This record gives sequence, structure tokens and C-alpha cells, in this order.
Amino acid sequence: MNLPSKTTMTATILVIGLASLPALATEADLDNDGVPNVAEPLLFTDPLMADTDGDGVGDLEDQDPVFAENPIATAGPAAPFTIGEALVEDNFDYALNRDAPDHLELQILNPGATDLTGFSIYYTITDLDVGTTEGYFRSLEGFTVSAAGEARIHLDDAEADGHFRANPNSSYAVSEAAKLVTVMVSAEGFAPVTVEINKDAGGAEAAD
Ligand SMILES: [Ca+2]
Ligand SMILES: [Ca+2]
Ligand SMILES: [Ca+2]
Ligand SMILES: [Ca+2]
Repeated sequence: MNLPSKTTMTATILVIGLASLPALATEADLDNDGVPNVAEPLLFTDPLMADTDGDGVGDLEDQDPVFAENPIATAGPAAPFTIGEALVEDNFDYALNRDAPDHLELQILNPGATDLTGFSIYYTITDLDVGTTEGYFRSLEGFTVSAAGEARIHLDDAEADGHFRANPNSSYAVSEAAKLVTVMVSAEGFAPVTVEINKDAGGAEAAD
């Protein structure tokens, strides 16, 4: 019988091991923030965002990775926009004409004569059972509201215009407690607009 030598077998195993290493390493920490994918839910952080709360400190180093202080300046001339509809559940996808999974959605109305850009958002989610509060900041790159028009900000999956990523491991998604959501929207150079929204007890449904 002509068995492969031990050295050959070891070398073969080593080559297979090395070949699969890059893929394994990527899968183990998809956002490359030092927190393994499997540990992100334990920290209530996003496995696809290295800085879940948007405060500039990575998830691994952040003492509170799901709370950012509000960086939006409150002074300035009155905002040139208003918030129309503000939803945290019972969303509807008008493009596909069907119910959409629950998420934070804001309709921004621009009554002015110029297009508006330079938006950012700060929002908090307070779990009314346990009293914990998460805080998130997002710069809304590419979001524009046309003159005399309206546009919607969606905090969900970041997959289309107007959609930005929300943390899938936030209390909004994983706890069925009632929530208080506070939102501050700013267009650069102007005072922000705020709104508060209550979410009834119950899960963030896939669609309802
Ligand atoms: Ca990670
Ligand atoms: Ca992360
Ligand atoms: Ca952070
Ligand atoms: Ca933080």
C-alpha cells in the first residue's frame, strides 16, 4: 500500500487551511471593527457597521456603542423645511404598493424655492420597560428635497435612495417593549426640527 507520507498530508492540510483563511476572516468580522459577527448581537451593535451609533468611535473601543451624544447644533435661522408624516410602525411601500417592515420613516416637506441638501439626523430610542436609551447619528449623504417638493428618510436597510442603515440589533428591533423615539433633523446651517413618536408595545414586525 502506498499511503501519502505524513509530511505531504500536513502540507496539504496547511494549504487548504491557508486558502480558506481570508474568507473565514471576512465572515468572522464583516465590518472589520474588531468585534466578531457572533459577538455583535451581544453588544446590541450592527454586524455591518464598524461605528454603529455614528459617534466616530468604533464599536470595539466605544464605551457605549449604541449611544452617541447629539452633535447637531440647535442654534441658527429657522429650518427651511418641516417634518410631515413621522412613522415608527405600519410603514407602507408606495413604490411596491404593499406593507413594508416597521422602521423609522420621516417625510420632509420643502416649501421653499431651492433644493435642500446637507441633512443629518440624530434619534434616540427609549425602551419604556427598562428605561434604556440608545442614540444614533447619521449624516444623510445624497439626501435631497426638491424645491416645493417632499422626500422621505427611511432608517432601515440603506438599499435605495432615501434609505439609510438602522441597527438590526437595537432595542427597536429586538425588544417588544413600548418605545419613545425622539428625532432631530437638520439641514446644515439651519436650526433643526424635532419630533417625538411613540411606538406601541409589540415587535418590529416584518410587515403589517
Ligand atoms: Ca464586527
Ligand atoms: Ca459593528
Ligand atoms: Ca460608536
Ligand atoms: Ca458611543
